[in-house]
Amino acid sequence: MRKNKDYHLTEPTWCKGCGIYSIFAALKKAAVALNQDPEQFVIVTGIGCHGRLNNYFRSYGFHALHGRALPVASGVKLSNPSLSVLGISGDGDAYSIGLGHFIHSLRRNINITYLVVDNRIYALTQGQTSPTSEPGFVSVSTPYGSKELSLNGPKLALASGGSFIARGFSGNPTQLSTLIEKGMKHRGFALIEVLSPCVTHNKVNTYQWFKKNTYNLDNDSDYNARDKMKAWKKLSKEKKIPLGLIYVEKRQTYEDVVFQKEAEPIVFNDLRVDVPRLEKIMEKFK
Ligand SMILES: Cc1ncc(C[n+]2csc(CCOP(=O)(O)OP(=O)(O)O)c2C)c(N)n1
Ligand code: SF4
Repeated sequence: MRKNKDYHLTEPTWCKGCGIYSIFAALKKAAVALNQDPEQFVIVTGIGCHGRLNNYFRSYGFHALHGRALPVASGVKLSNPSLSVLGISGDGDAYSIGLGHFIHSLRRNINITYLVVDNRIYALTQGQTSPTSEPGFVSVSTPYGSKELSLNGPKLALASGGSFIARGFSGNPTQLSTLIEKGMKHRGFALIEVLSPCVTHNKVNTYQWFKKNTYNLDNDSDYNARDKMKAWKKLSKEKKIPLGLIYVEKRQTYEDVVFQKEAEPIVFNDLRVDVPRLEKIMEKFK
């Protein structure tokens, strides 16, 4: 049986009190519960404070370009599907520069787990407004307050065909590690957005603020995470933010489709075309 220390490479250097410490702890706990070999695990991060996670967690890792965690993670998974692949992005990395990759990964349902560390600000670059910042949010990039609606990642994920959608909070690492464990066991793309205070640059969305403005779906015995309409309704309510497993469905993965026995290629590796075969195919269209 693996232990926590098997995944602990070095001591992190995030600011004291940063929410990402809890995410690191939850990730190690989930890896222990899954009894995952560090060498079977690949963590691909984007650029941001969240991106330092794979410097501290013992596994294979790749620190990708800003917004490009998912294309790299997808490439790793498709070249070796036996690996457990986890992508990690910030709200800027996932929902701003990387938004296209987010939507396409969801609709493909590629079998990777994706943590989006939502601190509602661009932290590494010293505190600019992000897509999840609330309207009116004052920062160095919006000194008169943000004039935009904020983006709801899990709701967008549901509309994009997501098959596992959850939201955790770094103030509740026990629930978070359970969600990560479930996400990693899920066959398909598992989104886990994590509300995570940036204690240095975001003085609005603090631990207290998140506690006051969230509620836990996992404590609601009437809630059925397999009911898409219920999930949509929960995600559409503006007042409080739902935490827990929001939506899950069984759907074939991208790998199920891509690794089906392919039809014989009509072009050889050296690019010579098999003319008689090609002519036979073309006959069908005459
Ligand atoms: C192509 C590109 N554009 C912009 C940047 C500058 N940049 C680095 S991190 C970052 C945003 C970080 O915010 P987020 O993704 O939310 O991560 P956090 O630091 O909050 O964890 C930006 C804009 C970059 N590195 N590369
Ligand atoms: S700047 Fe914010 S997100 Fe980055 S390490 Fe410090 S507290 Fe954490």
